[in-house]
Amino acid sequence: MKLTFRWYGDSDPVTLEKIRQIPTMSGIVSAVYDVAPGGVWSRESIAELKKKANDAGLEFEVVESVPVPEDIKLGNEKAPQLIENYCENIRRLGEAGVKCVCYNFMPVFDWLRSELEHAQPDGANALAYDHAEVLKMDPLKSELSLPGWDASYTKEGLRDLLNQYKEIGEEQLWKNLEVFLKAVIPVAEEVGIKMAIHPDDPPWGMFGLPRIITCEENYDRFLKLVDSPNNGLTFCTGSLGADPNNDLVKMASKYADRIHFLHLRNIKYDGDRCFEEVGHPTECGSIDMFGIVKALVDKDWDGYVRPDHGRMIWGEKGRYGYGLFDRALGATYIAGLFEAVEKLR
Ligand code: DNO
Repeated sequence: MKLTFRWYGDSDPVTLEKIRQIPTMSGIVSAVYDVAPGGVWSRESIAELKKKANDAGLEFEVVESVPVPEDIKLGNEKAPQLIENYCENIRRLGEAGVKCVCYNFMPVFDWLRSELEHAQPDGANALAYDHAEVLKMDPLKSELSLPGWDASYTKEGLRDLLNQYKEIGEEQLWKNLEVFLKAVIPVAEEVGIKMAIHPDDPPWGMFGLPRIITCEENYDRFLKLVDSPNNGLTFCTGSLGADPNNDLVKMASKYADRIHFLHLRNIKYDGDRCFEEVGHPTECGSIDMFGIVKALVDKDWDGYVRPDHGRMIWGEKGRYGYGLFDRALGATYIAGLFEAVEKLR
Protein backbone atom coordinates (compact mmCIF):
# COMPACT_ATOMS: atom_id res chain seq x y z
CA MET A 1 0.00 0.00 0.00
CA LYS A 2 1.02 3.59 -0.43
CA LEU A 3 0.32 6.11 2.30
CA THR A 4 -0.85 9.47 0.95
CA PHE A 5 -2.08 12.80 2.33
CA ARG A 6 -4.54 15.29 0.91
CA TRP A 7 -3.09 18.66 -0.08
CA TYR A 8 -5.25 21.60 -1.14
CA GLY A 9 -2.58 23.45 -3.10
CA ASP A 10 -0.61 26.59 -2.34
CA SER A 11 -3.36 28.07 -0.16
CA ASP A 12 -3.24 25.04 2.15
CA PRO A 13 -1.61 25.97 5.49
CA VAL A 14 -0.45 22.35 5.68
CA THR A 15 2.58 22.67 3.42
CA LEU A 16 4.27 20.00 1.33
CA GLU A 17 7.34 20.29 3.57
CA LYS A 18 5.24 19.37 6.60
CA ILE A 19 3.52 16.52 4.78
CA ARG A 20 6.85 15.07 3.74
CA GLN A 21 7.97 14.79 7.36
CA ILE A 22 5.15 12.42 8.27
CA PRO A 23 6.87 9.02 8.54
CA THR A 24 6.41 6.68 5.54
CA MET A 25 4.46 9.27 3.53
CA SER A 26 4.69 8.47 -0.20
CA GLY A 27 2.74 11.20 -1.90
CA ILE A 28 -0.03 13.73 -2.04
CA VAL A 29 -3.62 13.56 -3.16
CA SER A 30 -4.63 16.80 -4.82
CA ALA A 31 -6.44 18.49 -7.69
CA VAL A 32 -6.22 21.41 -10.08
CA TYR A 33 -8.23 24.16 -8.40
CA ASP A 34 -8.01 26.90 -11.03
CA VAL A 35 -10.79 25.53 -13.29
CA ALA A 36 -14.51 25.40 -12.48
CA PRO A 37 -16.18 21.94 -12.38
CA GLY A 38 -16.80 20.80 -15.95
CA GLY A 39 -13.78 22.57 -17.43
CA VAL A 40 -10.70 20.99 -18.94
CA TRP A 41 -7.58 21.11 -16.76
CA SER A 42 -4.60 22.64 -18.53
CA ARG A 43 -1.58 20.40 -19.05
CA GLU A 44 0.52 23.20 -17.52
CA SER A 45 -1.48 23.24 -14.27
CA ILE A 46 -1.28 19.46 -13.99
CA ALA A 47 2.47 19.48 -14.69
CA GLU A 48 3.03 22.28 -12.19
CA LEU A 49 1.19 20.40 -9.46
CA LYS A 50 3.22 17.28 -10.16
CA LYS A 51 6.47 19.25 -10.14
CA LYS A 52 5.66 20.90 -6.81
CA ALA A 53 4.98 17.52 -5.25
CA ASN A 54 8.04 15.87 -6.77
CA ASP A 55 10.31 18.78 -5.81
CA ALA A 56 9.15 18.29 -2.24
CA GLY A 57 10.03 14.60 -2.43
CA LEU A 58 6.46 13.42 -2.80
CA GLU A 59 4.64 11.50 -5.53
CA PHE A 60 1.52 12.74 -7.25
CA GLU A 61 -0.39 9.64 -8.34
CA VAL A 62 -3.85 10.26 -6.92
CA VAL A 63 -6.31 12.99 -7.82
CA GLU A 64 -9.20 13.87 -5.52
CA SER A 65 -11.42 14.92 -7.08
CA VAL A 66 -12.14 15.48 -10.70
CA PRO A 67 -15.59 16.88 -9.86
CA VAL A 68 -18.59 15.68 -11.85
CA PRO A 69 -20.72 18.69 -12.82
CA GLU A 70 -24.41 18.69 -11.90
CA ASP A 71 -25.40 18.67 -15.59
CA ILE A 72 -23.82 15.21 -15.98
CA LYS A 73 -25.57 13.92 -12.87
CA LEU A 74 -28.82 15.38 -14.16
CA GLY A 75 -28.19 13.95 -17.61
CA ASN A 76 -29.39 17.09 -19.38
CA GLU A 77 -28.47 18.46 -22.83
CA LYS A 78 -25.17 19.83 -21.56
CA ALA A 79 -24.04 16.40 -20.35
CA PRO A 80 -22.45 14.98 -23.55
CA GLN A 81 -19.97 17.86 -23.95
CA LEU A 82 -19.16 17.84 -20.24
CA ILE A 83 -18.55 14.09 -20.32
CA GLU A 84 -16.18 14.65 -23.23
CA ASN A 85 -14.34 17.27 -21.14
CA TYR A 86 -14.19 14.81 -18.26
CA CYS A 87 -12.64 12.17 -20.52
CA GLU A 88 -10.09 14.70 -21.70
CA ASN A 89 -9.10 15.38 -18.08
CA ILE A 90 -8.64 11.66 -17.50
CA ARG A 91 -6.43 11.43 -20.61
CA ARG A 92 -4.30 14.36 -19.49
CA LEU A 93 -3.95 13.00 -15.96
CA GLY A 94 -2.93 9.62 -17.35
CA GLU A 95 -0.28 11.27 -19.50
CA ALA A 96 1.05 12.99 -16.39
CA GLY A 97 1.45 9.70 -14.54
CA VAL A 98 -1.64 9.85 -12.33
CA LYS A 99 -2.83 6.33 -11.44
CA CYS A 100 -6.03 6.84 -9.51
CA VAL A 101 -8.88 9.38 -9.71
CA CYS A 102 -11.42 9.83 -6.93
CA TYR A 103 -14.80 11.40 -7.70
CA ASN A 104 -18.33 11.28 -6.37
CA PHE A 105 -21.82 11.25 -7.79
CA MET A 106 -23.64 13.03 -4.96
CA PRO A 107 -26.29 15.45 -6.18
CA VAL A 108 -25.68 19.08 -5.18
CA PHE A 109 -24.02 18.54 -1.81
CA ASP A 110 -20.74 16.83 -1.19
CA TRP A 111 -20.17 15.72 2.41
CA LEU A 112 -22.57 17.22 4.87
CA ARG A 113 -22.39 17.90 8.61
CA SER A 114 -24.62 19.72 11.08
CA GLU A 115 -21.76 20.86 13.32
CA LEU A 116 -18.22 21.90 12.48
CA GLU A 117 -16.76 22.32 15.95
CA HIS A 118 -18.36 19.67 18.10
CA ALA A 119 -16.62 19.82 21.48
CA GLN A 120 -15.17 16.55 22.75
CA PRO A 121 -14.27 15.55 26.33
CA ASP A 122 -10.51 15.75 25.71
CA GLY A 123 -10.73 19.38 24.55
CA ALA A 124 -10.58 18.58 20.84
CA ASN A 125 -13.35 19.55 18.46
CA ALA A 126 -14.56 17.69 15.43
CA LEU A 127 -17.17 17.51 12.69
CA ALA A 128 -20.51 16.00 13.69
CA TYR A 129 -23.82 15.07 12.10
CA ASP A 130 -27.29 14.86 13.59
CA HIS A 131 -30.02 14.03 11.09
CA ALA A 132 -32.74 15.66 13.18
CA GLU A 133 -30.75 18.93 13.12
CA VAL A 134 -30.15 18.68 9.38
CA LEU A 135 -33.85 18.20 8.70
CA LYS A 136 -34.60 21.41 10.60
CA MET A 137 -32.40 23.40 8.23
CA ASP A 138 -33.47 24.99 5.02
CA PRO A 139 -30.81 24.69 2.33
CA LEU A 140 -32.27 27.73 0.62
CA LYS A 141 -31.54 29.89 3.65
CA SER A 142 -27.86 28.87 3.77
CA GLU A 143 -28.26 27.46 7.24
CA LEU A 144 -26.16 24.42 6.43
CA SER A 145 -22.66 23.86 7.70
CA LEU A 146 -20.99 22.48 4.65
CA PRO A 147 -17.24 22.38 4.50
CA GLY A 148 -17.43 20.77 1.06
CA TRP A 149 -20.03 23.25 -0.06
CA ASP A 150 -19.73 25.10 -3.34
CA ALA A 151 -20.42 28.66 -2.21
CA SER A 152 -21.00 29.81 -5.77
CA TYR A 153 -24.65 28.67 -5.87
CA THR A 154 -27.20 31.44 -5.74
CA LYS A 155 -30.43 30.81 -3.84
CA GLU A 156 -32.37 30.66 -7.11
CA GLY A 157 -29.79 28.37 -8.70
CA LEU A 158 -29.99 26.05 -5.72
CA ARG A 159 -33.81 25.99 -5.69
CA ASP A 160 -33.79 25.20 -9.36
CA LEU A 161 -31.29 22.37 -8.89
CA LEU A 162 -33.22 20.85 -6.00
CA ASN A 163 -36.34 20.87 -8.15
CA GLN A 164 -34.61 19.25 -11.09
CA TYR A 165 -33.39 16.41 -8.89
CA LYS A 166 -36.90 15.90 -7.48
CA GLU A 167 -37.95 15.11 -11.01
CA ILE A 168 -35.22 12.60 -11.76
CA GLY A 169 -35.15 10.46 -8.60
CA GLU A 170 -32.89 7.49 -7.89
CA GLU A 171 -33.46 5.37 -10.97
CA GLN A 172 -32.68 8.17 -13.37
CA LEU A 173 -29.58 9.03 -11.37
CA TRP A 174 -28.42 5.42 -11.84
CA LYS A 175 -28.99 5.75 -15.57
CA ASN A 176 -27.03 8.98 -15.76
CA LEU A 177 -24.21 7.37 -13.81
CA GLU A 178 -24.19 4.50 -16.28
CA VAL A 179 -23.92 6.86 -19.26
CA PHE A 180 -21.02 8.62 -17.54
CA LEU A 181 -19.18 5.38 -16.75
CA LYS A 182 -19.66 3.92 -20.21
CA ALA A 183 -17.87 6.94 -21.64
CA VAL A 184 -15.19 7.46 -19.00
CA ILE A 185 -14.08 3.93 -18.08
CA PRO A 186 -12.81 2.99 -21.57
CA VAL A 187 -10.64 6.13 -21.51
CA ALA A 188 -9.40 5.27 -18.02
CA GLU A 189 -8.51 1.77 -19.27
CA GLU A 190 -6.61 3.25 -22.17
CA VAL A 191 -4.48 5.56 -20.04
CA GLY A 192 -4.08 3.25 -17.03
CA ILE A 193 -6.15 5.17 -14.49
CA LYS A 194 -8.20 3.48 -11.80
CA MET A 195 -11.42 5.39 -11.27
CA ALA A 196 -12.57 5.30 -7.65
CA ILE A 197 -16.06 6.53 -6.78
CA HIS A 198 -16.44 7.99 -3.29
CA PRO A 199 -19.48 6.86 -1.29
CA ASP A 200 -22.17 9.35 -0.40
CA ASP A 201 -21.48 11.03 2.91
CA PRO A 202 -23.62 10.43 4.88
CA PRO A 203 -25.01 7.45 2.97
CA TRP A 204 -28.65 8.50 2.84
CA GLY A 205 -30.73 11.08 0.98
CA MET A 206 -31.85 14.43 2.36
CA PHE A 207 -33.86 17.45 1.12
CA GLY A 208 -35.48 15.17 -1.45
CA LEU A 209 -32.13 14.50 -3.14
CA PRO A 210 -31.36 10.95 -4.22
CA ARG A 211 -28.16 9.29 -3.00
CA ILE A 212 -27.13 5.93 -4.43
CA ILE A 213 -23.54 5.05 -3.49
CA THR A 214 -24.54 4.02 -0.03
CA CYS A 215 -24.47 0.28 0.74
CA GLU A 216 -23.46 -3.22 -0.31
CA GLU A 217 -26.46 -3.82 -2.54
CA ASN A 218 -25.78 -0.60 -4.42
CA TYR A 219 -22.05 -1.33 -4.64
CA ASP A 220 -22.94 -4.61 -6.37
CA ARG A 221 -25.11 -2.72 -8.81
CA PHE A 222 -22.50 -0.02 -9.37
CA LEU A 223 -19.65 -2.43 -10.10
CA LYS A 224 -21.75 -4.27 -12.65
CA LEU A 225 -22.64 -1.10 -14.58
CA VAL A 226 -19.21 -1.39 -16.16
CA ASP A 227 -17.45 -4.55 -15.06
CA SER A 228 -13.86 -3.42 -15.40
CA PRO A 229 -11.02 -3.25 -12.87
CA ASN A 230 -10.74 0.45 -13.79
CA ASN A 231 -14.26 1.02 -12.49
CA GLY A 232 -13.59 0.91 -8.78
CA LEU A 233 -14.17 2.36 -5.36
CA THR A 234 -12.86 4.83 -2.85
CA PHE A 235 -13.67 2.87 0.30
CA CYS A 236 -14.37 5.63 2.80
CA THR A 237 -14.93 4.00 6.18
CA GLY A 238 -16.30 7.11 7.86
CA SER A 239 -18.87 7.73 5.11
CA LEU A 240 -20.13 4.16 4.70
CA GLY A 241 -19.76 3.48 8.41
CA ALA A 242 -22.25 6.20 9.31
CA ASP A 243 -24.88 3.58 8.51
CA PRO A 244 -24.37 0.78 11.06
CA ASN A 245 -26.07 -1.65 8.65
CA ASN A 246 -22.98 -1.50 6.46
CA ASP A 247 -20.71 -4.38 7.48
CA LEU A 248 -17.40 -2.73 6.59
CA VAL A 249 -15.17 -5.72 7.33
CA LYS A 250 -17.27 -7.91 5.05
CA MET A 251 -17.41 -5.21 2.36
CA ALA A 252 -13.65 -4.58 2.50
CA SER A 253 -13.02 -8.27 1.90
CA LYS A 254 -15.68 -8.63 -0.78
CA TYR A 255 -14.60 -5.61 -2.84
CA ALA A 256 -10.84 -5.69 -2.14
CA ASP A 257 -9.85 -6.02 -5.79
CA ARG A 258 -12.02 -3.05 -6.79
CA ILE A 259 -10.96 -0.77 -3.90
CA HIS A 260 -8.29 1.47 -5.35
CA PHE A 261 -8.30 4.17 -2.73
CA LEU A 262 -8.93 3.80 0.97
CA HIS A 263 -10.06 6.66 3.20
CA LEU A 264 -9.52 5.35 6.71
CA ARG A 265 -11.32 7.31 9.36
CA ASN A 266 -13.30 6.54 12.48
CA ILE A 267 -16.62 7.89 13.76
CA LYS A 268 -18.58 7.36 16.96
CA TYR A 269 -22.32 6.71 16.88
CA ASP A 270 -24.22 9.09 19.14
CA GLY A 271 -27.70 7.82 18.21
CA ASP A 272 -29.78 7.04 15.17
CA ARG A 273 -28.30 8.88 12.17
CA CYS A 274 -26.20 10.84 14.58
CA PHE A 275 -22.42 10.61 14.78
CA GLU A 276 -19.25 12.54 15.47
CA GLU A 277 -15.79 12.17 14.00
CA VAL A 278 -13.12 10.88 16.38
CA GLY A 279 -9.42 9.95 16.39
CA HIS A 280 -8.49 7.29 13.86
CA PRO A 281 -7.79 4.29 16.17
CA THR A 282 -10.46 1.59 16.61
CA GLU A 283 -10.67 2.28 20.33
CA CYS A 284 -11.79 5.87 19.75
CA GLY A 285 -15.02 5.09 17.93
CA SER A 286 -17.48 2.63 16.42
CA ILE A 287 -15.55 1.44 13.36
CA ASP A 288 -13.38 -1.69 13.41
CA MET A 289 -10.28 -0.21 11.77
CA PHE A 290 -8.17 -3.28 12.54
CA GLY A 291 -10.80 -5.60 11.07
CA ILE A 292 -11.00 -3.56 7.86
CA VAL A 293 -7.23 -3.45 7.38
CA LYS A 294 -6.92 -7.17 8.16
CA ALA A 295 -9.68 -8.02 5.66
CA LEU A 296 -7.81 -6.09 2.96
CA VAL A 297 -4.36 -7.44 3.78
CA ASP A 298 -5.78 -10.98 3.77
CA LYS A 299 -6.77 -10.31 0.16
CA ASP A 300 -3.27 -9.02 -0.71
CA TRP A 301 -4.75 -5.56 -1.15
CA ASP A 302 -2.47 -3.02 -2.70
CA GLY A 303 -3.73 0.50 -3.22
CA TYR A 304 -3.56 4.05 -1.98
CA VAL A 305 -4.65 4.94 1.52
CA ARG A 306 -4.96 8.24 3.28
CA PRO A 307 -5.99 9.36 6.73
CA ASP A 308 -9.24 11.23 6.38
CA HIS A 309 -10.76 14.02 8.42
CA GLY A 310 -8.87 14.90 11.55
CA ARG A 311 -10.14 16.58 14.69
CA MET A 312 -8.79 19.97 15.64
CA ILE A 313 -6.30 19.37 18.45
CA TRP A 314 -3.46 21.24 20.15
CA GLY A 315 -5.16 24.55 19.39
CA GLU A 316 -4.86 24.15 15.65
CA LYS A 317 -7.13 26.29 13.50
CA GLY A 318 -7.55 25.43 9.86
CA ARG A 319 -9.65 23.87 7.17
CA TYR A 320 -12.34 21.78 8.91
CA GLY A 321 -11.34 18.14 8.87
CA TYR A 322 -8.05 18.93 7.18
CA GLY A 323 -5.66 20.28 9.77
CA LEU A 324 -2.21 18.78 10.14
CA PHE A 325 -1.92 17.34 13.64
CA ASP A 326 -4.72 14.83 13.98
CA ARG A 327 -4.40 13.67 10.38
CA ALA A 328 -0.66 13.11 10.91
CA LEU A 329 -1.46 11.03 14.01
CA GLY A 330 -3.96 9.14 11.86
CA ALA A 331 -1.30 8.54 9.21
CA THR A 332 1.17 7.00 11.65
CA TYR A 333 -1.61 4.89 13.17
CA ILE A 334 -2.47 3.61 9.69
CA ALA A 335 1.18 2.87 8.93
CA GLY A 336 1.49 0.95 12.21
CA LEU A 337 -1.72 -0.96 11.66
CA PHE A 338 -0.62 -2.11 8.20
CA GLU A 339 2.86 -3.00 9.42
CA ALA A 340 1.52 -5.15 12.24
CA VAL A 341 -1.18 -6.87 10.21
CA GLU A 342 1.16 -7.53 7.28
CA LYS A 343 3.93 -8.95 9.49
CA LEU A 344 1.58 -11.18 11.45
CA ARG A 345 0.18 -12.88 8.36
C1 DNO B 1 -14.27 14.96 2.32
C2 DNO B 1 -13.94 14.18 1.16
C3 DNO B 1 -14.90 14.41 0.02
C4 DNO B 1 -14.36 13.75 -1.17
C5 DNO B 1 -15.23 13.82 -2.36
C6 DNO B 1 -14.71 12.90 -3.42
O1 DNO B 1 -13.47 15.14 3.15
O2 DNO B 1 -13.82 12.85 1.48
O3 DNO B 1 -15.05 15.75 -0.20
O4 DNO B 1 -13.16 14.37 -1.54
O5 DNO B 1 -16.52 13.48 -2.06
O6 DNO B 1 -15.21 13.27 -4.62
